[in-house]
Amino acid sequence: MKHTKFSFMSIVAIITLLVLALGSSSQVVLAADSDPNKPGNIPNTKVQTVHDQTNEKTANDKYAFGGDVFGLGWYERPFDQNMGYLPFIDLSKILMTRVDPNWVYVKLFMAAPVADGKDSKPLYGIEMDTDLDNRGEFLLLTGIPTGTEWSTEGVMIMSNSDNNMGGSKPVLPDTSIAEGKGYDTEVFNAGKGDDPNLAWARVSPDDPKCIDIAFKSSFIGGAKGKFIWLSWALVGIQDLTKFEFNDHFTKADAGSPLKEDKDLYPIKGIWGVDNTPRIPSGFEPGGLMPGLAQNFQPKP
Ligand SMILES: [Ca+2]
Ligand SMILES: [Ca+2]
Ligand SMILES: [Ca+2]
Repeated sequence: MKHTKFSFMSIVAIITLLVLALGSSSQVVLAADSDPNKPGNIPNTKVQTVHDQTNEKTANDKYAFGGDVFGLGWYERPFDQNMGYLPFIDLSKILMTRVDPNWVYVKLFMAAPVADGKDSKPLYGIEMDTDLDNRGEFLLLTGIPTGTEWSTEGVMIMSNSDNNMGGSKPVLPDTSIAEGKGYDTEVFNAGKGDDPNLAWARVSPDDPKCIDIAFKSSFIGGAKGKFIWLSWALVGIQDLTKFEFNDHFTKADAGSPLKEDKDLYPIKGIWGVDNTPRIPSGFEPGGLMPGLAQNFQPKP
């Protein structure tokens, strides 16, 4: 029973903690304070908070702390191919707020200043399933932003032309290596696209370990839009046609960052990658939605 096994594995292996924190909504963002064509201050209300484990305690011993579940598409591999630690892509916390009338804001916190990874050219961002069929539609990524001012430079949104993200079993590994096209279509690239102001990024003015991302709320259907999202930090695999990774690599070819996976350790094909479980936004998940964070697993 695969499902039973995944559920058991996820209970055992999930170190990723997830807290849905709906902050006080006493602070109202007035439409007049928000520029529809340029992001501004990030509201600190109605913030959805995702905690991801970090690996500084186990990095010297060249393994991940936990939370890497190939079968659910959860990767905790902020390591190079020699299991050298890459803390600047080790996601630690992610915040999302949708309270602004024009913008969805996301804050991605790493274990180290993102500028430390300059030579590795990391990519950071979020993937979104906007029609709730567990198949991703959009991948928004940015390189290390050029500064602490909002900019579209280096920000891109990709989509998928075959509507087959995840192959025969979305989120879960396919039985045979997939031919899916992955994220192959450019929607937005540094201001090029139907909307030149669609997506922006900056290094957080408050924290060099944090990247701020803003994209138009209308892109996900406005205040009432429903979607699933997850965060990514990528150094090793930046070929976006390889999404979803667990369809393009076998478990053996992917390797493992976990010491207990004796036959699979160390990481091989899938390296330099951190992500989080999948998180619902704007709706309560029901039915089978694989790869959701434990808090959001539908009750049996
Ligand atoms: Ca992490
Ligand atoms: Ca979808
Ligand atoms: Ca699949």
